[in-house]
Amino acid sequence: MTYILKPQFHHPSLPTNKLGFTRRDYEGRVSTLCAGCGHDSISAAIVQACFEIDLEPHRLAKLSGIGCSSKTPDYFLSASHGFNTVHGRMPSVLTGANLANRELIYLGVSGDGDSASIGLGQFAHAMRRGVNMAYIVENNGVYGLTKGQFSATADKGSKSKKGAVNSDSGIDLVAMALQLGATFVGRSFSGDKDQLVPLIKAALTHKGAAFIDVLSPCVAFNNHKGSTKSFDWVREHNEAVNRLDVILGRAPVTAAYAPGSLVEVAQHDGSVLMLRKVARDYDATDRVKAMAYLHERQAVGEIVTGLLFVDPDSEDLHDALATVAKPLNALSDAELVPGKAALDRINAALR
Ligand SMILES: Cc1ncc(C[n+]2csc(CCOP(=O)(O)OP(=O)(O)O)c2C)c(N)n1
Ligand code: SF4
Ligand SMILES: [Mg+2]
Repeated sequence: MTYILKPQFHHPSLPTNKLGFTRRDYEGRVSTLCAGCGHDSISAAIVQACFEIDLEPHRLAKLSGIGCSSKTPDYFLSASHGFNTVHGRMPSVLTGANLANRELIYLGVSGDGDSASIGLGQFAHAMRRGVNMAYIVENNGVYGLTKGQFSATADKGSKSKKGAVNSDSGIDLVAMALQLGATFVGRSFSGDKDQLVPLIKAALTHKGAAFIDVLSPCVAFNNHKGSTKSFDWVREHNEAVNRLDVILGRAPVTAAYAPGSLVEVAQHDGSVLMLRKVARDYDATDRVKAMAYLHERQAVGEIVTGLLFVDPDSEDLHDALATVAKPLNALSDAELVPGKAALDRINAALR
């Protein structure tokens, strides 16, 4: 981690959001990643998204694992809660924090090594349980921090910088998230801010497990010819299914799209996702069709991006467990110790 602080001052005419914060109030420390790393663009998109949804920084908890990607929470939202966990363990630590305090907004940041190798089991269970979080994987197909070994998301046949060919099949975390029951699934590219910022805004306002796989080229170890995670490859093979706008609940819903090309999806918090279709007949509310479309386009070498699936009636882990509405640290003694009669009732129910 770096401890280089950014200067506090900023231009007096910087625009402010409804809370009176400028974009600078959502920044973090100076990044120590390689110049040009895709991960820095994702941090910038997170800053922009949080600024635009008027997020109160103290209401966000950012958690990560280990890797260049997992270092990035240090580079945005300095005023938020943060926890840099063990390699691959972000989802379980986040699940625990979320169960203890449901009032925070949870952002999990991870890498393809962190989530598709050592943390694959953790990723799977966070998705299937519907932990209320935005889960971002900064996917570069390598273990950047440990100098560029193939990760489990590297495509079969792709080449390392030194020319070695990957003989293992790649794991597609988007396909897994869909299969596992995530209620919001998207894919984007660190070089496409116009697509990425609204996706992050929508994921942060979604109730339930919201997963975004962001292709994020590693300029040091995986940006050469023969890599399928390089800037050139992703730009050439990117196939967006839709363009997304997020209208927050308190703002009047106005749209200037041609009729027939727009789908509106209302979210629990009153915000509305406006989906402008790019691919004909793409229905982002149909999980099975989304999975079929993903595989179909993958077979012809396309990387499908956009909001791929959203469940408008999503529920989260708190709904499933019927937990108390209050954060655990706000419960009174009387609520925590309900007395002998309550214990007798529970025991009787178990006999
Ligand atoms: C338990 C454990 N095993 C292995 C490592 C070594 N290690 C550190 S980061 C990393 C992989 C990081 O890859 P990824 O999550 O893709 O992040 P990137 O650096 O590519 O952004 C590994 C294997 C570790 N820190 N802890
Ligand atoms: S090694 Fe790769 S992933 Fe890590 S900071 Fe450098 S470019 Fe980014
Ligand atoms: Mg990686």
